[in-house]
Amino acid sequence: MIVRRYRGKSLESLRETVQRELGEGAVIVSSRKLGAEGLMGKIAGAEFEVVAALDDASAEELDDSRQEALVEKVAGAVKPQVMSIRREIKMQDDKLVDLEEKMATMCDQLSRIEKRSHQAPAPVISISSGGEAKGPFSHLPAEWREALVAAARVPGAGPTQLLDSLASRLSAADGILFRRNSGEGPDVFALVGPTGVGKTTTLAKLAAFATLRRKLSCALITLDTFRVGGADQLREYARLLGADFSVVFSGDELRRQLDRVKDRDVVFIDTQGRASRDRAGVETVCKILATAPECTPVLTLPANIRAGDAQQALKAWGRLDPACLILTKADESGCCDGLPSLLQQAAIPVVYITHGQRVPEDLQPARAESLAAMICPELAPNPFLPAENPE
Ligand SMILES: Nc1nc2c(ncn2[C@@H]2O[C@H](COP(=O)(O)OP(=O)(O)OP(=O)(O)O)[C@@H](O)[C@H]2O)c(=O)[nH]1
Ligand SMILES: [Mg+2]
Repeated sequence: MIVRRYRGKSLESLRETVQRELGEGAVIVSSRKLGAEGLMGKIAGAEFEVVAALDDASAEELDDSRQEALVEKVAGAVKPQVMSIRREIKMQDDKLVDLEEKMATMCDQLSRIEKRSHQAPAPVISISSGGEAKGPFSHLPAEWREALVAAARVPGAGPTQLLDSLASRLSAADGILFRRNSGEGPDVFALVGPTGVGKTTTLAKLAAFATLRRKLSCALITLDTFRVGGADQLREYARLLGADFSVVFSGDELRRQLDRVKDRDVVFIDTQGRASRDRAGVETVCKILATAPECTPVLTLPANIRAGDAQQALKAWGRLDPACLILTKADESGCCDGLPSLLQQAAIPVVYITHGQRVPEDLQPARAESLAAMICPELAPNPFLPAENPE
């Protein structure tokens, strides 16, 4: 219970005070007019005194209503702050929406860039059209390098486009079209070139292809009487293939043998290897082949030939006016920096590329893209290099 004493000028005003402060549930338990001891009260302007009481239940109600009033008061006080926080949150919300939109735009741009980079990866190599001494493309003739520079400048250009640009300058004939004898004599091919480049092995591969795949009748003739055992290698292949085989020592003998096998579909002539600087040796081969005007000379050179050696080989064997090139040992040619100079100067198509010792498997019709990859492995891996065995 709450008990309070109030003093005032009139009972009426005291009742109002009691009700205001203690609420409707308050009861005035006593009242009196102030006497002598109330002189001080009188001086202070008070003439009456009341004692008011409020029981516990009413006191709780009073507390509740006070609390409500307090809450309202507090709410009123914090309302401006709440409003400002709300405004701040709204601003932050707007900023977030703005950021989300920007993020979506950036994601879109990123995905487009990513897509473009998949279609045409950015060139990893810088090309200079100048004649720099060293660099990934310094082994290319200036004209080819300039074409690559132009290709690299096209927006979105990548290694594939550069490879295509290079390939478009290379002449490849995708093999030899071996024909069935039409009655005018067989197709005759002679493989010529420096020593040990793979002429005999390649000839055996070609003969195997013509015999086994194309079902053509073949004759093999060798001029290689110069080297001990030179003829034996081919004789063995001829035996395995069931092909006609003969060894000739001179132009006359070659002529006679060619006349003898004129009913065959294809004739392959193996020649002795001669160093390109060995003029007399090369001359011997040229003289013998001169008796066979129907013969198509095929210049056989290793894919990793040095530019200087290529020049020398073309000078020496160019006398035979070869119709096409076979590149050998591509499997051993990690570096083909002499090839551009060879191909540009020779100006004849590459018909086959050999890439191993197996007969007949390691022989492939030439493709310009493969040649381009051999020349510039920075643009695409050389397809003929076998994977290195783990150590
Ligand atoms: N790795 C590799 N080796 C080859 C390839 N072609 C030939 N060879 C090897 O090269 C060596 C010489 O091959 P030949 O066919 O005898 O070469 P050639 O030009 O007839 O030699 P000469 O008659 O002496 O001038 C042999 O060991 C062959 O197995 C090739 O494409 N890759
Ligand atoms: Mg040989």
